[in-house]
Amino acid sequence: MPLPKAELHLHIEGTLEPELAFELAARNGVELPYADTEDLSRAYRFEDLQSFLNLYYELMAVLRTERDFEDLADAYLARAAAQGVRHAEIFFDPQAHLARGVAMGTVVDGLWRALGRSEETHGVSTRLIMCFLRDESAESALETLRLARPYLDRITGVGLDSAEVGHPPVKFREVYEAAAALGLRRVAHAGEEGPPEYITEALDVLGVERVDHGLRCMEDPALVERLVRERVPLTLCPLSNVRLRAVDVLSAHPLPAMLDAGLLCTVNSDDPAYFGGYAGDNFDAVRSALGLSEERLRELARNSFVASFLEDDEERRAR
Ligand code: ES4
Ligand code: ZN
Repeated sequence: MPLPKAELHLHIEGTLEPELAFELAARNGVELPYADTEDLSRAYRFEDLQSFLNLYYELMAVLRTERDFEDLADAYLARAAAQGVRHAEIFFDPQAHLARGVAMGTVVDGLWRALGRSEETHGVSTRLIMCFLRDESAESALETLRLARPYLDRITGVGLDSAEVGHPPVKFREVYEAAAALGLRRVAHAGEEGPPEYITEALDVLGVERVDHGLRCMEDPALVERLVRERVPLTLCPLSNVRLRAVDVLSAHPLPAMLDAGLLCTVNSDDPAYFGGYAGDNFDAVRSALGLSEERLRELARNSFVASFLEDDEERRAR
């Protein structure tokens, strides 16, 4: 039995497996520039965040209808459940769909068709987190939040993702203030490829409760001390870090040092269809590559519930 865990860093668009991509392409009459799944798999040779994102955005072309988003989420939830995930806080990127003429309602209603029944169908509770693309303008993020207003009963929080370097958190001060005023929870990617200063800025300027990745905090001992003191959760994604070259090899991942420092770390899959594994696969990988003890692995699983947006009573039931 895999350890019961919560997944807190998961881009639903990053769960699009090559097989489903081709199935949806055929269903929607979308032409993919790859002959078959094998040909497509060969394109998964990205070397950094940007080269991955190029493919990630390209493949989204097959997502067009509510049913597509439902099928995508349902496939993820089934895989996650099989690996012990009991609760999933799921990112989605509305701007990437709006840009292709796919409406906010198509995305949210479609995802919700799977998420709304997931406790019954998969034994997985869910939350939805809407991310702003940081390489788009601040105005575009504000417009996205405006378009999401009718759907806020199903959106728990906001996040910030896509190309990090050159797009500091401060660019999104206004939209995060507006999100907070609407009662939305706040998280942001910071310190994946960007410098430790972006982590500090996400905390101080955007008011985030959780930092996605946060890996590069290890370059700044004072920041580590603060994250420990304030019990700020970090949603680490070990297999992602290897594929995008944030770390050279998994055995060199700073996770053990981060746990030793007292950081509230969690282990997540980020974009599992692209990075070689789901939540349980990430746990298995750090167990074997880093030699983490069973106690450390249980700590990581426990942290995932503590760091979640579940209420205390829900949290107890989930773990
Ligand atoms: C992402 Cl790994 C990662 N980093 C930033 N933005 C993203 N969107 C999807 N995966
Ligand atoms: Zn991510």
